[in-house]
Amino acid sequence: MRDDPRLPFSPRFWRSPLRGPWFTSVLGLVLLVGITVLFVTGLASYAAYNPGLSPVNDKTPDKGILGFYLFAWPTHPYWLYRLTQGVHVTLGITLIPVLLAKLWSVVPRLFTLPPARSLAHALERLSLLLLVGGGLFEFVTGVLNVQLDYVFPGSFYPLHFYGAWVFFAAFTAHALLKTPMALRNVRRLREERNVGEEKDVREERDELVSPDPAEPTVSRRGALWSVGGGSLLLFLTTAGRSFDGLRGTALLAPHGGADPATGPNGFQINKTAVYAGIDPVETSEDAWRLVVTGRTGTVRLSRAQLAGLPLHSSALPIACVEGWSTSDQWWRGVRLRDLAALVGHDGDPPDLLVESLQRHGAFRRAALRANQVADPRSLLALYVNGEDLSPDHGHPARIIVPAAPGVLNTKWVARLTFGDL
Ligand SMILES: Nc1nc2c(c(=O)[nH]1)N[C@H]1C(S)=C(S)[C@@H](COP(=O)(O)O)O[C@H]1N2
Ligand SMILES: [Mo]
Repeated sequence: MRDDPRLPFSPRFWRSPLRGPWFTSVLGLVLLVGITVLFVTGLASYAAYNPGLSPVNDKTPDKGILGFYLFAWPTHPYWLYRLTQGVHVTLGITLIPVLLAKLWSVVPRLFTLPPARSLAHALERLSLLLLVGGGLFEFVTGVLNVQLDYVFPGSFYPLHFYGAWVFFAAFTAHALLKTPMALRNVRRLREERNVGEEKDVREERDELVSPDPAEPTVSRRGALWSVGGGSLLLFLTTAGRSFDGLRGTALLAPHGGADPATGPNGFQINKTAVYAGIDPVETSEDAWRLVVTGRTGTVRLSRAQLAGLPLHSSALPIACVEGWSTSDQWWRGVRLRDLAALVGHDGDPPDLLVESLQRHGAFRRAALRANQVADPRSLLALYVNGEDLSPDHGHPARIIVPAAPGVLNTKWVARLTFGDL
């Protein structure tokens, strides 16, 4: 099989003159930096959901020691999640061409025969399988989730989270093995015919460089420029999702394009009131009551009574796990810590369980940590940009917390329960 050039097991099957240590190394070093940033911002996003706080927030109850690093997500700077998650999703999409080019550049290796020359070689190939499979899995689940086309069986959160750890373990092993050589390969100015090169580099060349190359149609540098151009194009058609003035440039993603409307409530909507099954009868002035429970019991407040409490304003964005965000909106409402004080939590407010009128769906409830409740900018908002909240933005009242992911900014709030969770 190894000698039949019609089969991919033969080195002669792979004829592109582009393949070689330099090309693979440049792409590999870009991914080394990029994927590390993806991993760190991904772990940050996971922490920002407060999964350790309450089962209500926890999409991965079986995480065990993988939750070792969880920390209380801060409320400063208020644009923190907007930045970390915008970088996570935008960079992930931008790296797709680099990932594909890198896999293409090493594909002959997947077919190397014999499958294992030694135990070490067998282990290395197994780790490559986890690396390639894990990488593709993470990119595919991530893209499907932000495209709102999620088709995997099972929830996105555990798959993307556990997948990330498997992938990153293989990635770390691979990076430790290959980075020193990749750096040498890239520093080497002359790409061809290196006399006196190290043994590992020579072996690398033997596996990657075609023994029977076809005529080149593009130089290695040219090929690299097209990969970079593809990345730039994806970047330019994605990044605008996080900037109001540029949203129209985000052609490839939901929540790109124009805002859904103009005016104070005209900014992006995740799930509409109709989608969430919110019945306008339940949100009317006569029917709706906010039920607040804490140390000293329960109080029920109409919207008019809420509006009669001391009101405060905060300029805060909505920043979604899908990577899009709005610029700061002017929210006005009652401070969460003032509501805590109403039910007996003066001074040091505790954690908070927020429940929505919504009856189905993963985001109808959310737990907020004491530090989020205590922040004076955290509101139960009644107004946005000088107007009543619209039904789609959470009328009669919604949560808004600095630096928190969109999921924690519950809309159509019905019940607040203060107490240590
Ligand atoms: N009750 C309820 N609140 C919710 C959601 C939801 O599905 N149900 N979605 C959350 C998510 S994921 C985001 S990003 C924000 C979006 O707020 P917006 O639609 O006002 O922009 O609302 C949050 N609040
Ligand atoms: Mo979201």
